[in-house]
Amino acid sequence: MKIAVVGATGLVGSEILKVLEERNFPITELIPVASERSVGKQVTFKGKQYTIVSFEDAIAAKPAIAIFSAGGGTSLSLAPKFAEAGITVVDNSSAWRMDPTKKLVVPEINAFTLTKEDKIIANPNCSTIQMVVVLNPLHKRYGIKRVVVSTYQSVTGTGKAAVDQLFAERAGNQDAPKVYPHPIDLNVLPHIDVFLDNGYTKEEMKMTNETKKIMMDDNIAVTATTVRIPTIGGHSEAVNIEFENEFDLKDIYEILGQAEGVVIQDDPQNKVYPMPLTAHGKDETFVGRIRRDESQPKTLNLWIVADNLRKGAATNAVQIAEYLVKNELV
Ligand code: A2P
Ligand code: 11C
Repeated sequence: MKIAVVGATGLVGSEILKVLEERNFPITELIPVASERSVGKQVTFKGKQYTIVSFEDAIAAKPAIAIFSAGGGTSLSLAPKFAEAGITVVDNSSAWRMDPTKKLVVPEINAFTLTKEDKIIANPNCSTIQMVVVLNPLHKRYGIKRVVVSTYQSVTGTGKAAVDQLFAERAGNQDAPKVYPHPIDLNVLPHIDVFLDNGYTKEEMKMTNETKKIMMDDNIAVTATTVRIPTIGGHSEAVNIEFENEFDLKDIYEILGQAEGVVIQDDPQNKVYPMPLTAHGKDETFVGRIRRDESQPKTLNLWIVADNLRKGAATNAVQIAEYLVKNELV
């Protein structure tokens, strides 16, 4: 099967190539695409060199699937061109996520809704994905009423320039180009993406709106504070969940222990809990610090960590592509 990766030179794009390789995705030909300035350069995949081509050449090559990670603007203009040519697009950007005619997919939760007619499929925001894979099995059992989440997000979520800013500051170069409005090393920014009229950031509203769409329940209330911290391994989240029904903590462990793609790391006595350093490079979502909120009934506290470039982006997109292939939807 021919697969195009649009944005193949970016942070997420390179992770997509790694994940496709590691999971042995049935590729007969890789078609890497990037901006005009990268056409003709090489990327390595499975030990072979591939030349980056323009989007026009990629469409002409007729891949079955194109995985996009080249920003919202590029997706808005190019995804329809691929779709019109009969190529199924799995898009990592926020461009199509809340479009009612497009599916927003986390395979463990709602891939069963996909059909051959879905030509542009949206991959959710990283901080949303790692939260919903944990929330969904709990919602099915106890019904979730409200979620209060605070995030601690890696600079890799912003892209390569942000990683460069962090390391330049750490090396003492305060004049390095800045993508954040303030220093990020030795700092914490309660600011991810742009501020909206309601005082929340776009990242915060993504967590609220995307959660309802993926979990197919508009009644789940989600309020978020999203924060950038100087780390690179993954995003962390402190999550407070109020259920409709009373729960047994033992059952919570059992449900999460069986949840697809979720790994429990919860042994505080031995200092075992999820961390970005240990989640880095992994495809799973890690959950720990599982405990009852003692301030009110039917409420649970959790700590969730995942590599935002993996399950938060590349892995989830590749899993969608795998589902399409396995179910003969492309
Ligand atoms: P390029 O390397 O040529 O700029 P990141 O989010 O890490 O900055 O990566 C963004 C990715 O999107 C890069 O691979 C970048 O390619 C690619 N990209 C940006 N604009 C376009 C475009 N108009 N068409 C195709 N790919 C693009
Ligand atoms: C961040 N969550 O960590 C963002 C990155 O909507 O896909 C991903 C933005 C998106 O900055």
